[in-house]
Amino acid sequence: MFYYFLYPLAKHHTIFNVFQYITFRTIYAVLTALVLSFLIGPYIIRKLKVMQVEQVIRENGPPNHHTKAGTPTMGGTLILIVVIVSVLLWGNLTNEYVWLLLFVTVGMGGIGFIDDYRKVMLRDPTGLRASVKFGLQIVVAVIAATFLYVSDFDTVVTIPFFKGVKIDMGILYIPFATLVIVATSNAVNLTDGLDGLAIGPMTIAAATYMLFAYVTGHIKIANYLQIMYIPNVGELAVFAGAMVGASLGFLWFNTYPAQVFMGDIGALPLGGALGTLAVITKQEILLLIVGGIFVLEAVSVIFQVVSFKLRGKRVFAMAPIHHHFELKGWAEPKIIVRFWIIAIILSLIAISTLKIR
Ligand code: 57M
Repeated sequence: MFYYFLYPLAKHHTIFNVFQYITFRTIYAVLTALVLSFLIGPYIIRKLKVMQVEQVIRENGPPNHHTKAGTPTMGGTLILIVVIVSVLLWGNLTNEYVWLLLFVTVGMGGIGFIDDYRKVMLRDPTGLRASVKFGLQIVVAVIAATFLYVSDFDTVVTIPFFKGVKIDMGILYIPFATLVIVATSNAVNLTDGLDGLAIGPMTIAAATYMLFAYVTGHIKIANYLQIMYIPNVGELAVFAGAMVGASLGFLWFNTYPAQVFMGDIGALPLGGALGTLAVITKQEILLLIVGGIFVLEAVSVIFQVVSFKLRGKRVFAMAPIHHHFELKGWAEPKIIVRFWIIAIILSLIAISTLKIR
């Protein structure tokens, strides 16, 4: 909005020139999402309480979770509102990648809303049937991946550390990109099981992809780093910035002891948007490092389920792995902050690979 209405005024006064710069608009997308979270967060939490949108705690979970019963959930509503408003205000809305990310975010958010609504409002513990939820996520991701494919988006997949290695996926790019988006969405969802456990690493990952988007869309920096230059991708730094601000803003309320949980309406769109950012910036493989906490959580579940089915024995005391540490006696804040520290280390390693090529 500001880019469209205020930048043209630059011919009358140079001060309006700032609205052309992605760096300027990214910083203000972060700050706008953050301030909006502080302003409307308390109202939304009050509203969720009044509407009794409260978390039901499962019996078979870790004992310390029972004190969380009644915590308002679906706080992801706040995240969606502030991301969308901040992007509409600071993004260049003529950029098709911005609309693609908005589509994935709203699409995954809608799926999460239906799941949460059934679980919380209709008191149906299963929510959306897993197959239906998964199917709807695949539909959203396939539409996004197909849009990229038909708009002649490069179907080459690059491998970190090996600048010469480029694999052209061709039509297989559609299932590949779909897998990245859906897997990330669900991995973030699985991780959202302790106060701030998902939103902390999400803030760090979004900030990392904010940087990746900027350098990938900047021809001089991309050439210097010998990474693929993709025109117009730099604009996604503004979107990622809005995600950073919204995540930090939500963390203000979700930090231990949480006043609100994000719900699937928050976890699914954040993960879907992160996966889509990784696809468009052509840093999908690096997402395994940047999103290492999410990968760890998802892999721990896979190992646990496969081991139980094959050997009848568990690998962890309970999966995902954050519950394992809980049952080992680690205090919840200790698990959370240590996961954040690991997320920061993984982000720095991922950023360093842009130079180590
Ligand atoms: C998403 N949801 C949290 C909250 C949040 C296959 C299996 C591994 C699936 C997994 C599962 O059900 N995952 C669903 C995780 C839930 O959080 C709600 O869900 C939203 C995210 N989608 O926003 O609304 C609980 O997490 C706690 N929480 C916090 N703070 C937060 O900020 O404390 C969430 C956010 C909340 C609250 O207690 O109720 C969740 O854990 O369900 N299943 C599990 O994770 C279960 N693991 C399990 O069954 N493991 C088995 C097999 C299947 C691998 C095993 O190890 O043998 C555990 N989780 C729970 N109970 N709650 C154990 C049973």
